[in-house]
Amino acid sequence: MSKATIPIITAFERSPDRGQGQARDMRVRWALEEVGQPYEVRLLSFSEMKESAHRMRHPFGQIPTYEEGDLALFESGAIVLHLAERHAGLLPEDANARARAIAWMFAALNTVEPPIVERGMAWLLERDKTWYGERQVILEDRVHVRLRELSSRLGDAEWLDGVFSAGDLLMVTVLRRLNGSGLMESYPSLCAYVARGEARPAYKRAFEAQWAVFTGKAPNG
Ligand code: GTB
Repeated sequence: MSKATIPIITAFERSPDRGQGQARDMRVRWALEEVGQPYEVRLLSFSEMKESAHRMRHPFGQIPTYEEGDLALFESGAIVLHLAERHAGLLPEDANARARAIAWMFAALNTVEPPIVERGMAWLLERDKTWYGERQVILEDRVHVRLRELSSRLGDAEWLDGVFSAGDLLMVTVLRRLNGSGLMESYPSLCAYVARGEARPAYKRAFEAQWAVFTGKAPNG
């Protein structure tokens, strides 16, 4: 990437989570901060996301997107992978270790995130239904299966496969979606893992940037 090309990402003008860093621009911001790539942000209202100008960038009318010169990308995982492939710091040099880190990226998005999102969507859209209690138990069980398996694999390790990678970056953002649910608390090693991710200076800069969009000030300001 030419140094002169400052990538532009899109994010919510007003995030429904009130700046808690749950929207998926957070993972892109974090990756950009990890690799030291400055970026600009185009903030979009919900109606702007559905207009044709934005649908040219994102066929499903969502955030985040990423523009860098002639390249326009959507899908947070694809954007993080793009950044990780073009900059040092998010994927190991060794070919096999790199392939394993990419496998963890897919695991975060394809295996761990779906049951977490399904549980969250049910709470958002179905919690007034008479059958919600029964469904909640099933959905929470599915989340617990993945948390147990992930916790068992992580053990006492610092990161999922040696050094911090884009796989960890995505996994931490996925696990953070359980904040406030009470589901993570029985997995101390996963809580410590998320805390390690959140303690990274690049994470903090990314969090503060998206927080400032919502509040107009720094987290402790
Ligand atoms: N698979 C896509 C990706 O990874 O980029 C999914 C993109 C996506 O779901 N984008 C959401 C969006 O644009 C924002 S992140 N939604 C608007 C729409 O579809 O019309 C999902 C999200 C939003 C808000 C919270 N929150 O407030 O807690 C959490 C997660």
